Amino acid sequence: MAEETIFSKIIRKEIPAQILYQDELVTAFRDINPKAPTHILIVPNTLIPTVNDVEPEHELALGRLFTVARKLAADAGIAEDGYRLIMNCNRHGGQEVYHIHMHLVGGKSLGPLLCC
Ligand code: DGP
Repeated sequence: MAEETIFSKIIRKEIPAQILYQDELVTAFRDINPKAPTHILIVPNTLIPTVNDVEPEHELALGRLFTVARKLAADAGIAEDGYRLIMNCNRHGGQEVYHIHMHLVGGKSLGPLLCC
């Protein structure tokens, strides 16, 4: 059984966060340490620690991440200019919180994919 992270508490509204969207499958809230004018995290409500733990039964929730990303990008007015969706996995991917999440980042030109 994977250990819960702070994101489970945010999903259950036990600790504060700026929640922008929530349904039965996913929750979206503003990143506490934004890297761009728009920086939103979209997470499945169920705990999946990393992309390495994804199973076919998760496909519905993980697909929902994209439809919610599309909606939130439109709401933020960044859809036409564009944005970046990021998922980090484990140490080399730079993952800090072990509850799978999609970063929706935009509102400025983001430059090349990787900075080292
Ligand atoms: P990652 O490196 O992909 O695991 O990104 C984790 C992100 O989670 C990082 O950008 C900061 C954000 N974060 C960590 N703790 C909290 C928190 O308590 N609240 C919110 N809103 N964001 C958090």
